[in-house]
Amino acid sequence: MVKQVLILDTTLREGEQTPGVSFTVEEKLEIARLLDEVGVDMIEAGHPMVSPDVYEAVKRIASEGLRAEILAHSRALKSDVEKAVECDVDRVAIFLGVTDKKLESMKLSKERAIELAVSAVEYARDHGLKVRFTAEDATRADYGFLVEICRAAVEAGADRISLPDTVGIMTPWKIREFFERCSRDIPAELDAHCHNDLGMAVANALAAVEGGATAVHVTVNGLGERSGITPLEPFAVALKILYNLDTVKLSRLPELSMLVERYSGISMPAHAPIVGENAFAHKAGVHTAAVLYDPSTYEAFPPELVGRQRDIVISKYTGKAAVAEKLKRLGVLLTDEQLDMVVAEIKRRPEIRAFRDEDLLELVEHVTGVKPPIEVPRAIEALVLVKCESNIYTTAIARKILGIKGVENVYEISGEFDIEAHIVVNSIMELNECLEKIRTLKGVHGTSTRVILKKFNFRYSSQ
Ligand code: HCA
Ligand code: CU
Repeated sequence: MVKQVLILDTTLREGEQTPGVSFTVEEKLEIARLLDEVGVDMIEAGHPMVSPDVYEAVKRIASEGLRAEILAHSRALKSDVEKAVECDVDRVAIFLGVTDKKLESMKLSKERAIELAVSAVEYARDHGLKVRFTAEDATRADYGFLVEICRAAVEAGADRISLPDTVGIMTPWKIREFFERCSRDIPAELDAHCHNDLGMAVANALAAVEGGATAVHVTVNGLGERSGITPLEPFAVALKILYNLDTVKLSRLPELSMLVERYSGISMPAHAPIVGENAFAHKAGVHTAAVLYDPSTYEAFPPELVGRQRDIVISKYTGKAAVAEKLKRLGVLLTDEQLDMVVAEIKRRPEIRAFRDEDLLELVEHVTGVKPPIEVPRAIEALVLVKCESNIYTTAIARKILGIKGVENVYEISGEFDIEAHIVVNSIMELNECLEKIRTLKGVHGTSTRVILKKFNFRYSSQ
């Protein structure tokens, strides 16, 4: 039924409107490049009128030569549109509140609002920009006026119209019908922009697509004003799983999510779909036993689809099958009787919320006397001291180092070296990759590495 949908990512505009979030220009460039690699169709880079750094970010992203169409947000004012023109974006998104209350608050009559919209759209078209017109708060507006102002914007040259559910009050049923109706009455491509105030942003976006929206606005990790908007990760996966629609590269979503977590300072909860730590972890004995038989018993789709792996949590909820499987993977084979003893012991330790591999092996040794024949893979930590070329800004390099996989923390220091980076990885190979990335960074003059060997901090004590 639905053949295609364009993904517009607005992490850099709506996402930066998240309370407490402010990306640097460099961070925005890095996010934009990754968004482009992951394959979003449009990137809303910011509202240039907001501040000099937002202006600079929009301008630089527009000049990156990315495959995605680059947009600037703008009020229906020539001065705002002018900034978008200066930034040389592909498209300007001109927004204007269209509810009676919003018009009243701006002291605008409906006629005047239409005039403002039309002249801003015409101005942008005259300066060579493609135009989307956003009828802000469309889902609460007077329908007759909504259609009137949108048609006027289309006649003035807008080829896309955004109909945002600005306060997130729609249900999937209502918004599908709304988009069906608007598709009939407004002769343009329609964008859906669903806020998540009632937790329905993904469902509403899917329903809007069913109703005729041809583009959907998302942010990485669902960032945005208040409770945010439709998160890219579950939305893109839902399009694949439920509608068999291919959009972005799903296997790159965790990487994108982590980058935005780091730069926004907002962490995803463990149970977030797709990117949460627990999204593919199984706990209850009944579940794990079935998953070991066939993962589809308790998984909607395989974790590999989104570049992740299945995990089995060992805790008081765990049954024999899971413990046996986990130990098998660690190279330990126990008799049925020994397994019973281990499981019983695990269940006597509710204070250990999740046993790590090394915890489990220690417990096995303690309960059964069987010495694990293998080395437990454990995290490798290292401290890397970095010397920068004197003419380059240390802070910019420090920030780049922080973006490298495996780097946990970065400190600027004084003395012989300029930066100290703390690395945590799972293997020597990963450590080498990480070091190579640091060494080859532009502006890095030299490095010195010290590996820290970690001791377990869990000790099994007998009762
Ligand atoms: C805003 C409002 C907006 C606009 C959406 C759009 C909304 O923050 O300026 O341009 O499509 O939710 O109405 O984000
Ligand atoms: Cu919004």
